[in-house]
Amino acid sequence: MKLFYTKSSPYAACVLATIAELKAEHLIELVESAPFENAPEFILSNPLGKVPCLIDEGMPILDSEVICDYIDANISGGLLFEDIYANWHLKTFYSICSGLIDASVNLRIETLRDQEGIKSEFWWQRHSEAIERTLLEIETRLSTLPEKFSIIHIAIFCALGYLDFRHPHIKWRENRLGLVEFYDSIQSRECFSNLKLG
Ligand SMILES: N[C@@H](CCC(=O)N[C@@H](CS)C(=O)NCC(=O)O)C(=O)O
Repeated sequence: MKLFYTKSSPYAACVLATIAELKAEHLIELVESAPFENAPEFILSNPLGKVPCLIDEGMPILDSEVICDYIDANISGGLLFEDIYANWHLKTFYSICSGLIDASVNLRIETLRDQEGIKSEFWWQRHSEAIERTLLEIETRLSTLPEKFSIIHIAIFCALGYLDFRHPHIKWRENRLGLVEFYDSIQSRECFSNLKLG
């Protein structure tokens, strides 16, 4: 298997943490690929031009949620996902965490647009408010997390790590003791040890 990724992508971070958790590094060749360079093999595999993108025996697997599920299903038989299959509450919890990543990436895009002089105050505000509401929602739902380490743990960790990396002005630790405790309790897990967004 071959994985196109970038070090700055929170979606790729979820995939890399999944690979590390399942100790599958030896099965997957990592290819760092800046999406905006449109490298031919990458763009042929993913017409959307986004990372991460996995290729297994010529078959492209997209997007990050599907890649994590695919790797988990093929390597561990579903260790990271088994608790959320057909559990609509947990599936929604997972979507909310992925949505936090989406809103944070959208906010990053507004920062880049600002550098081009075309920042939209409306969208900046909208993404910022979505991030604040979603942080609160995730904190509220923490008590419903499966006891066993899961893909939701990974998604929350990567979302919060991305906020620290790209949006340090968002003080997510303030007044969110539950989230801080959760983050601190998993950050020394081995699967996150080589994860450096940058
Ligand atoms: N839903 C996709 C989102 C992937 C995504 O947006 N990746 C960003 C990097 S963080 C990207 O490749 N952007 C390039 C582009 O939008 O052209 C996933 O979960 O993999």
